[in-house]
Amino acid sequence: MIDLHYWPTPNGKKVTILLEECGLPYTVVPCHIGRGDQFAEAFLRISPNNRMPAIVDHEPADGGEPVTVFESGSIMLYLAEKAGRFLPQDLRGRHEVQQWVMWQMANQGPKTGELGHFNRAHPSAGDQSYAMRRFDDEVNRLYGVLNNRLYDRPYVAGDHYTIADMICYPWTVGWESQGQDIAEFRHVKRWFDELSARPGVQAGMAVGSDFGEDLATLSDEEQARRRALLNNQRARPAPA
Ligand SMILES: N[C@@H](CCC(=O)N[C@@H](CS)C(=O)NCC(=O)O)C(=O)O
Repeated sequence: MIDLHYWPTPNGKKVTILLEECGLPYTVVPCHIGRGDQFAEAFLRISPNNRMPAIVDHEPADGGEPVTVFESGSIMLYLAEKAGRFLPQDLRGRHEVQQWVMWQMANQGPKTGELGHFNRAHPSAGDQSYAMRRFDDEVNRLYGVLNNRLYDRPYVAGDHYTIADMICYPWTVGWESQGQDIAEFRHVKRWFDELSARPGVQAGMAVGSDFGEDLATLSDEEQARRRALLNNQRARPAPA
């Protein structure tokens, strides 16, 4: 059995999509990032970067002690290898998938995430226009990269649906709130529509849809405390 430390964000949903597509049994362990579960000592032993998602595989292929994995790209590679699906075994096919997994982790995820961060900035944070323009341009450029990739092949890594598609998909679902017009990227749209119709994608995207919390019900103090928790993180001291 696999424990998935999870909150329903695009990075978390990459993993639920893959688990659903593979039919691997898993248990969701909620990691409520707004409340600060990612700083718990027990969680840091699994995910030292205090970020979710993270997994614990209690039945690893080598039959040994449980294996912990953090960083969604690394989790995708681990699970695809475990299931023997969605990651080609031949040198060229595997390399093709891996480089797009890295592209997503180094570009699409972080830049789109920063755009969302500055978009949501509290008015007290002041003028965000430079940051907004910077990340809006980057996100637009990255939609273009994906579009140019998909114009002459059905899937990100070529002829087959792989973890390279699953890792990009949840970050394109919010195209509208990201200020992008998916109709301008018609090859992305064709791919997006096809993936959106897959039962595994739908099941993965739905995990945790009941976790929501109405922030408006929180006091102003609690809202300010949570903003500081997420936005003003500094280095943690090493153990003595
Ligand atoms: N590169 C990491 C990023 C993970 C990440 O940023 N997770 C966010 C939620 S999407 C998180 O745990 N945030 C908690 C925090 O900022 O304290 C991955 O892909 O796993």
